[in-house]
Amino acid sequence: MDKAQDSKSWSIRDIIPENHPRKESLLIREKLIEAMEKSILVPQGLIAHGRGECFDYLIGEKTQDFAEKAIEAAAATLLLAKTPVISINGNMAALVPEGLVRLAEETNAKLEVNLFYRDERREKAIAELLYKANAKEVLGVGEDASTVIPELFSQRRRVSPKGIYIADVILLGLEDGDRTEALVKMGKKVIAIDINPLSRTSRSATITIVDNIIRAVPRLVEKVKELKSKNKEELEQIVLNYDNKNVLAESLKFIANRLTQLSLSL
Ligand code: PTJ
Repeated sequence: MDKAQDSKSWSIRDIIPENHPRKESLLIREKLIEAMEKSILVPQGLIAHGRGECFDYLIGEKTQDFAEKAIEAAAATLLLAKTPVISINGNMAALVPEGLVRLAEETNAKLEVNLFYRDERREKAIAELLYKANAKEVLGVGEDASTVIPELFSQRRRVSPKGIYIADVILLGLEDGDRTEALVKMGKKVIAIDINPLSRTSRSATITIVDNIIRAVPRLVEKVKELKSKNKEELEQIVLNYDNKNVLAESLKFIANRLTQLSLSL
């Protein structure tokens, strides 16, 4: 049998050389494939990731200033929130489970599974992964997702009455825009991590972190720890000074300038 066809006869370490220039990125792909084999990720999540990789090239594979501004506003918003919730889908769980659990601990946020391609096996697999990463409680699994977000027709409408339904601030990532729009209509503040500044999620969120979730989540945890020493008024001032439209515009200008510079360097 061809080596590449027999997944048991070779290890990925033999395929990806230590000094491969894109080693980290290739290993992340392997992590996603493993997550798919464990029912955490759907195959469609691999396509979504590929789109994200492309945008990461465009922003230079670094957390840029526009993302730092959004991360600061997101950290302040989470610290000011009364009932914050971190909404988790397959891609988020596959890429940053420990970081999300740590963020929930630091901000007293609840963790809730919310899937576009919802099925109970996936809900349970994601919850199990989060419990392994030390989560105390995971909402949105099975019967717990018993409340409905109005005007939303995908499976994402099913939420926990103890979580997203009553949340004042929701952090989410890597998703299509329907739910973000519906949550904002319900009067909730939505913090979205989406590397594509043109997506509907990015454009309708209250705060959009245009960055790779792999970098954004640990940076957000650091920022929350740093801002904990600030008082309520100081945190409110950070939120007041933040302008999401400006930040999205900055990210697009950054991409345009970078492409111009790259075209001149050929
Ligand atoms: O787990 P489920 O069932 O909820 O399904 C999850 C997917 C991702 C399949 C579903 O939400 C989906 O189809 O999402 P979209 O519409 O492809 O949107 C994903 C968004 O995330 C796109 O704007 C991508 O550019 C962006 N994205 C992809 N990878 C990353 C990312 N943003 C931040 N970090 C990434 N690593």
